This record gives sequence, structure tokens and C-alpha cells, in this order.
Amino acid sequence: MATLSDSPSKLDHLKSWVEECAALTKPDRVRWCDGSEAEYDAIAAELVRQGELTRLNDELYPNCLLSRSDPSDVARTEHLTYICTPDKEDAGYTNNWMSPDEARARATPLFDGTMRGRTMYVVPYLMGTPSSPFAKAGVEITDSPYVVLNMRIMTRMGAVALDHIARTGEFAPGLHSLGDLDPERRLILHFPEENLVWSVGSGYGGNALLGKKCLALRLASTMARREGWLAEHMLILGLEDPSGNVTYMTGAFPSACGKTNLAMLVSPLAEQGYRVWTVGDDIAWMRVGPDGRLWAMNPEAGFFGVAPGTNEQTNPNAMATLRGNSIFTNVALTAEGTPWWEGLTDAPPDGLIDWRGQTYDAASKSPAAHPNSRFTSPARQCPGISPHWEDPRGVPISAIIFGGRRARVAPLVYQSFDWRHGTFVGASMASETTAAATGKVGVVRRDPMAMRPFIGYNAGDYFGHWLEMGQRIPNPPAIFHVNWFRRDAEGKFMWPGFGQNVRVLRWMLDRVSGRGGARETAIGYVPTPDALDLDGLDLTPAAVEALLHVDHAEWRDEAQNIGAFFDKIGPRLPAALRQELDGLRQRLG
Ligand code: OXD
Ligand code: MN
Repeated sequence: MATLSDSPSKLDHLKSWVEECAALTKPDRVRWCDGSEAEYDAIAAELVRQGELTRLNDELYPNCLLSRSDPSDVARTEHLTYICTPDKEDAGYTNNWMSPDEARARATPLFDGTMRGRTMYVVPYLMGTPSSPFAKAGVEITDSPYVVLNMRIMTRMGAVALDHIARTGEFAPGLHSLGDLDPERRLILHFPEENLVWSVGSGYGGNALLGKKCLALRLASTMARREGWLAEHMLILGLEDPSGNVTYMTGAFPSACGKTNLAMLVSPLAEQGYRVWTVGDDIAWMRVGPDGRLWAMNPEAGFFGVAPGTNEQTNPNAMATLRGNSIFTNVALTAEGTPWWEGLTDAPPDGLIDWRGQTYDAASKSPAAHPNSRFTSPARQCPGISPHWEDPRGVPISAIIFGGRRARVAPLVYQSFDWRHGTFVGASMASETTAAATGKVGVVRRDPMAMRPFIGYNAGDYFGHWLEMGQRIPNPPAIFHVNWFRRDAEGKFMWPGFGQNVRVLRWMLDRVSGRGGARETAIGYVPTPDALDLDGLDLTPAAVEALLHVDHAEWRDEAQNIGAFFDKIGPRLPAALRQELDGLRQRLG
């Protein structure tokens, strides 16, 4: 194992960066984390002693902790998140931009002395399976012990990462401080040219666990562009068929649109031999393999899932996963010492403490758990975890699924004509906003590839990179679009969703195997009603028709909105996407 006193060594750069950060933030002490269980237990015990964390009922939820955040610090703050490049155009329309000089000038005073009286933790971590040539190391410096505990679940942390850095000399540095948690003094800054993140003023997962959105998506997307691969906001699942063959798919959905549920789906068609294996629920790093296919790896080691709505019906595998060794953030607490959130049971139990730590008044309109409350759980605890989830090569991908939350317009499922059209489908995706980010909920916004908050560079260049990747994949996956959230005239969801979504996956499997009935429409291939196995579902033929309907008038409006969005992307929007939009308009008549 690498030790810090090895000298001279590839760790010198790391050591001097840590010294620099300590000189700036002035902590009382510096602690290098080894990622061991003993270390996790000691930090957790200390936080419980201080009243910062609550230990849950150890019989029902062994080794589980509850954290209540500052009430102003409960979601990603996209308006305070910046890409810092010398040229503003390199950040593009979908990002906030600051020059690296301005970013340093604004953030340095916020970091100056911020760790006085605190411990500075140095957290080496790996994104990806340690033996994978595609794994990347990061080091997060943080003054939040809550972040350290979460990082140990979400990444491969400590000695294994330090060894990697000692061997390669490479790591992505990230400096994080809670600061004073004042949103006025909060900044999440990305410096793609240095692979560097500076985050101050927030302890919330997506802002503070720097391996996740900051490194594995925003910075990784810029590396992926340089190096010819894809870093995407995608789940990875395997669909096993009756012959025992497993077909792998990735899926991009905006935050809080059921990605974790789909990744962990428990199949109602298991008796017929169809079951789902979970490889990842949030991020996919994808490369072209020697066989000419696209291969995907989950860089994370845990799930940071949205709690509300999760229950034994909607996601039994998540329920089994979060039963131990988990951290719950901003959920409610029952009198029994177990976590509770809206949707876990029909009604809130008596004696509930809400996410702010107050006695819950069932008559109040506000929820007991925060709508963006989360569980952090080790992936290996998932009953459906794929035997290949840590395969150093990843898994070969046959289908890519894009999806949004749309009350209207988008049918249950359609397949794009080819990679280029599929790139257009992804680039023009839209969804109604959710509680995962601060801001108004329920507004339709364009969220290309579900990456709008995570593309680390100009979105026009990003679409160009997707198109170029299409040229490099001799055997590309098929690309689909789904919408589980279509509503009828009364506003009711038309599709049962959750486990039943396996029926849609099954149609995709049929399609990529050269079977599967479809009819060509203006937007792509839509299943013929008999091509979907709907046996046992309470759906009338009219309802199926409505679910699959492509309304030309609605789609002409949609094309208009897509055009307006493309205009905003600016001059770097690839011409091929404009041609795809023209093609759609022509087909719509
Ligand atoms: C997440 C998100 O936490 O997308 O995964 O917000
Ligand atoms: Mn996500």
C-alpha cells in the first residue's frame, strides 16, 4: 500500500495541494481518511455524540443514521453552479459561466479561514471498479464529516484510491467547505482545464459529494469529449430473457423521474423468465469496446436515491437495499426510531418528527419528509445487483433510453430511426421539473439527455460529440424514448408504471433482436398494440391507443419549442440536428 511518507513519489503533487488548501482554509487539524470501517464508525459515533446525527433503531435499521440538513440546503442549486473557462462560449447556453480568475477571486475569501475550529478531512476516492483501466481518482478535501461518511458509501474510498494515485500520479482535486451555509455565500465552481472543483456553502449531496455530479458528470463529460467516450446521467440495467441471456440498456431521465425505480425494477414477468439486474442508477461512463459495441460502467459504489414515493410496491429492491448501513437525509423519524417519508405508508404514523426535527402535525399541509429527502446506501446490498456490476470492462449496451415526465405529447415509447435521429431525440428531450433542484416544480423544461445541469461544456459541442461518437461505434445501441407519466383528460396517469415498465423494456429487447412489431410514425417507430405484452393489465384498447398516440398538432407545437431551444444553444448547434428538426417538421406535415 502507498504511504504518505514514500518519497519522492507520485503523491508529492497531492501533498502540496493539501498543504495549499490547509494554508487557505486554516483547519485546526488535518486528517487523511483511509476509508476503513473503523474510521466510518468512529466518525459516525462522534457525530451522534454531538447530536449532529441520530442513530436509527438498530434492530429494524442496523447501522443506519439520520441527518437533518440546514433547511436552506436541501437540493442542488443550479443557479450557483458555474463552469469556469477562459472563453464564455466554452460553457455555453446551459451553464452559468465565470472566468477562472473571477471564480478564484470570488471564492478565495469564502474559503479563507473557513475551517478554523474544524477538522479538514482528506478523502481520496476512486470512481469506477479499482481494477478497471477506466477508473478515475479524485481527492476531496472537506470540513464536513457527513460528506466523508457519504463518500465512503458512494465511492471506493481511502487506501485503494491512494494506491491508484501513487501509481498514476493522477487525481481530480476537489475542495469543499460548508462555509456558513448561507446561500448568498454558496458557489459550486468547476475548472475543467484543471479537473478541479471548488464548492463552498452547501453540504447537500449533489453540491458536496464531489465525486458524483461534479467529477463523474461535469468534469468527466469534458474529459470524455477530449478522450472519445461518453459520461452520461444514465442508469444501467440488464434485462434477462427466458433463455438466460442478459441484454444491457442505459437510461437517461431527469432527476426524480423514477430512474432508481427503473434501475431496480422487480419484474412482474419473472415467471415468464424476464427479470431486471441493476448495474447502476445514476451515472454511466461509456466507451467503444474492441468488439465495436458501446460498453458502460457505473463509476459509483452506492445509491443516493430520492426517498419519497419509495415503498414495497414501487421499489422493493430499494427498500431491501436501504435496510442497513445507510444514511437518511431529511426524512421524518417515527417514534420507533425508523425513517418515514411520504408514500412509505398510506398515512403518517402517530408521533412523527418531521425533517426539521419538529413534532409533525398531520393536519398541516407540508410534508413530514422533505420532497428531496434521500437515502445513501451501498449498491452491493441491492438484491437485484448484477453479477457484472463491478466488471472492469463494464457491460455491452444494446439500447439507450431517453425519458421525461410529460403529461402530454410524448407517447409511452418510441424508437428513433438511427443514431443521428436518436441524438436529436435526446437533445430535444423535455420534462416537468422536480424537487431535486431548487426552483419551481412542474414546469416543462428542455433537459437534453437529462444532462442539462451536468454538461460541463457548450451543449452544442456536446451534441456534436454525440454525433461523432455515432461514427465511432460500428455496432451502436438502438435509441428509444419513453414517457411513463402521460395523463388522461381527467389528469390521471394512463400507464401503471413501476414494475410494469418491464413490458416496455421487453418490447425494446424484441426490437434490438430484430423482432417486435412497430409502425413508423413522424417521430419514430411506435409499437403496434399487439407487440406489447399487456396481459393482466387493466387497460382498454382505447387506453392503449391513447398511450401510443402521436398527435400531429401537439407535435407541431413541440417542434416549434425544440426550434426555439436550439436557437438558444447558438452557433455551435450541429447542422445535423437542424436537419433532423426539419425532417420531423416535414413528416408532421
Ligand atoms: C441526483 C440528481 O441526485 O440527479 O442524482 O439530482
Ligand atoms: Mn441524478
